[in-house]
Amino acid sequence: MDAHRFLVADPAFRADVLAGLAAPVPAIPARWLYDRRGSELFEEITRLPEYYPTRTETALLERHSGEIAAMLGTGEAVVEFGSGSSTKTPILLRAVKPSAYVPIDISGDFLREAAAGLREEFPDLPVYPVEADFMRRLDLPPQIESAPKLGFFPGSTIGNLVARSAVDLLRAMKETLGEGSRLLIGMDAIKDADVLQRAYDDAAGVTAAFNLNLLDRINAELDGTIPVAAFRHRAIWNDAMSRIEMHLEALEDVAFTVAGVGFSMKAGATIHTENSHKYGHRDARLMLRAAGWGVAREWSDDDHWFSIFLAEAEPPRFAP
Ligand code: AVI
Repeated sequence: MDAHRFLVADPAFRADVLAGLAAPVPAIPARWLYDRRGSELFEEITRLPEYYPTRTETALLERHSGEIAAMLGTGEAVVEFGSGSSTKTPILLRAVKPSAYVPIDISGDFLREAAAGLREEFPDLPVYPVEADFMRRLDLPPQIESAPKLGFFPGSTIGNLVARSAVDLLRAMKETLGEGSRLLIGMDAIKDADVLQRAYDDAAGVTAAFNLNLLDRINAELDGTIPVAAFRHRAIWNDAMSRIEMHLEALEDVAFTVAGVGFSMKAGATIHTENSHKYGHRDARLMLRAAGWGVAREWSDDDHWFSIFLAEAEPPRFAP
């Protein structure tokens, strides 16, 4: 028996893949791209010459972290939505000098690794990791109850959600952080389709490997027989939806099973695996406002390729 058969499949992964492959427009939620291998490949993507978002946002943080800190005041508790494994977190923490740091992630492993790394660099900073799904309102650690709160959501990860879910998430963040809180959030801008195309279909093929790894994961964890070599990575700019879409396209007619269920796809048919929305100047502000966040300040690079927003939780309003 193959070693992979001993892997215990996540029932939610199984359900999403089986429902996604059976759908009239086959699609699998992007969160399943991030197993151990997928997360390593994503880290590699962030260092690619064509993938501008990480580089641009990091440079913005480096350039403006002093100003960000000055706008905040003292004693802030920084609450990061995500494990904080990126190089951006230390830049912010160094400048803001917070009273505490709270990384929130659904993966306990990533959370513990990232928290351990930060404890080394910031030995005096209290770190309170929270293992939870931040898509819903959650309780923050009691130790930071009285501290002013700054949410941190870099990377334009918000762009991986359709607008409706993005607004739900921003609203949940506001409920988690509470009235009077602030949010520092990165958002990627609409730009030349060629630039976007290259960023999501790089010459070295790392993004292709990241996307195709999903099929390997399905085969390994869900006892699949997908002929991975019969698929190719596609990155498509969908102008009407203002997003780059990742798809896995069948190069020939294929038939396979996943968890004992049979599927077939015609040559040219695709499995939609990710959306990465890009925002026009007013789009980002409108989306934040729809969730109860007012923009206090926006920092952007000279090309206006990427923006970091400092938003403030708006008080409840009853009048127009
Ligand atoms: C994590 N997320 C913000 C990345 C993005 O740019 O949408 C994921 C990614 N997919 C392909 N390349 C990078």
